[in-house]
Amino acid sequence: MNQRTWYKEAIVYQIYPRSFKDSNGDGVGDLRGVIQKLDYINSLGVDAVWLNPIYKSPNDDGGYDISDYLSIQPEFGTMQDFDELLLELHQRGLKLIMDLVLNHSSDEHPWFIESKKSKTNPYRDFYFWKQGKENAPPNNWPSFFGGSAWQLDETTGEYYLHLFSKKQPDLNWENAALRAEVYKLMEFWLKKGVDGLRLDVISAISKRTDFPNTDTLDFNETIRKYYSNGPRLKEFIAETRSKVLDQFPHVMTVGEGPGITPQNALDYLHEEDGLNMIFHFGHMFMDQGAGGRFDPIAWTMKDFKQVFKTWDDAFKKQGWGSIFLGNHDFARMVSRWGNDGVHWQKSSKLLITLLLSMRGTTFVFQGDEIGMTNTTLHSIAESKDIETQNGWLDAKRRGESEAEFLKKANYSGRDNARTPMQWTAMEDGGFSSGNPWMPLNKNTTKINVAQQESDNTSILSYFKEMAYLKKNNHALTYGSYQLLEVEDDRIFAYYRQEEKEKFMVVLNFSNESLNFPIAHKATKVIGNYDDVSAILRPWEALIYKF
Ligand code: ISL
Ligand code: CA
Repeated sequence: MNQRTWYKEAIVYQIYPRSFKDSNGDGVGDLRGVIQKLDYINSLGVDAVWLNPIYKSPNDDGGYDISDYLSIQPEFGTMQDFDELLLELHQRGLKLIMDLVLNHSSDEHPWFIESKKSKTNPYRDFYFWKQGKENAPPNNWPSFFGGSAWQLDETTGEYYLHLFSKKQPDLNWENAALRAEVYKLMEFWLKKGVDGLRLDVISAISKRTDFPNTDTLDFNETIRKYYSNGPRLKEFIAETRSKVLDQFPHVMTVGEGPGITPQNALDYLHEEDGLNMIFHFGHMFMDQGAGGRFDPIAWTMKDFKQVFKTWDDAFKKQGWGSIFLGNHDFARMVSRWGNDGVHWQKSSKLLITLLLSMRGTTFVFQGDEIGMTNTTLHSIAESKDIETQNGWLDAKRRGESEAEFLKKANYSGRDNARTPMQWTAMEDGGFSSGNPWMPLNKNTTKINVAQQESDNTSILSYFKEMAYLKKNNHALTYGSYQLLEVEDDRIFAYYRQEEKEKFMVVLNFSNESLNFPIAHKATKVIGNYDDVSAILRPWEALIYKF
């Protein structure tokens, strides 16, 4: 596991292009906007950029419904803009990770348009078509976005499978011709010189083709048992390696995977024929009840710490972890794990300390480097997200009120992460000169890049210091991880050690002052309070070096 590679040392900055920077005033962030902000990105001390999907798409699910894998969404720009972006990144020594969605396409993709024409169409078998059962879908699978995972299509009277929205039919990887097409499109982007791929819901590409009914009402268990980790998964991943990826040995892959567990993770990661990393959701699903995202349950710091320990243990001998505390699918990290009120600044810095000192490749989501917070929807109509809109339809059927559902959506909905980037204190946040596709968080007047760039005590300045510390101390990348204070429900503390280089990280995840003995031989190398104190203050974060 200690074999050194660029991607293990990398800090990856995730950009949600629609909300990053609008260059032409149409209210939608775009590739030229990213180009305009390259010096900013570079100033963070990150190594790579992960771009959420930028391909042609009807945009039913934020671009995760692709209608042409080989062209750029016109709202985002042109292929020329893309090539320029890649070149400009590379000139700055930054790498590019593309987001490929290979589990499903858009229903407007030519393959699906053909597929639905007739039962004998040559593309029929690129998707999953089944007869219904007595006027009902082929089985009882629920979709991620509410309702059944099957949609009846009038033309042939059969149902097609869509684990996500009905505009995202699942691709049939059993079909060799489909797989050959997928490998071609992967090659297209890799030949352009892209440095990495994030593979969306890769855990679900191998289906249980007998489509058994799910026997549980727990959605995350349904994912684990029925949607993910299918019988041919390893074989399909191995084939992408031998047919495509092995020609590009410098390229890194990170598989996104609801349903991946510490027990089966290594199946995805074999050195010879697997991926380099996966995203697991141990901590991200910790506060979800049986109903999934809109069924919040209580969580404890002990559970949270246990997730990091379990996953670190899983990769002790083999494999490599990824560390993230938020992305475009979840609430803002400071609103979720920190305190976005009085302790907003301290707790943002504490979470950044965790992100950049835990073993695994760091992925930081745009805006988290300045402590962007959750937004507030006042009605479901304000939501831009299909998951929230459909979730509400389900909730309404269960008899919930809009106010009740809104509370949950405001806690865990994806809109929280997708408000435009806050560049300046102006009302438009410096995001767009036009009408933004989604309103900015009102707190852009206080929380913004311009202010934090000119303040050396800001969250942004702290982020840069942490990035520098990680880059210059390999123990923070490769060193072993040892959890301390396992039973404590407020303090998260651990050692990171490689040979003689040893660090202790201490994080107070609470609004209270606490006692914590610090070994006296250690020197403080970074912290979010500038003076020292005998006690651990609210949301205090410290790193000591021995
Ligand atoms: O957010 C989740 C839990 O409610 C995840 O299960 C998430 O939906 C899942 O990991 C898949 O996410 C990815 O694929 C989706 C897309 O909507 C997400 O934005 C993407 O990250 C379908 O392509
Ligand atoms: Ca634009």
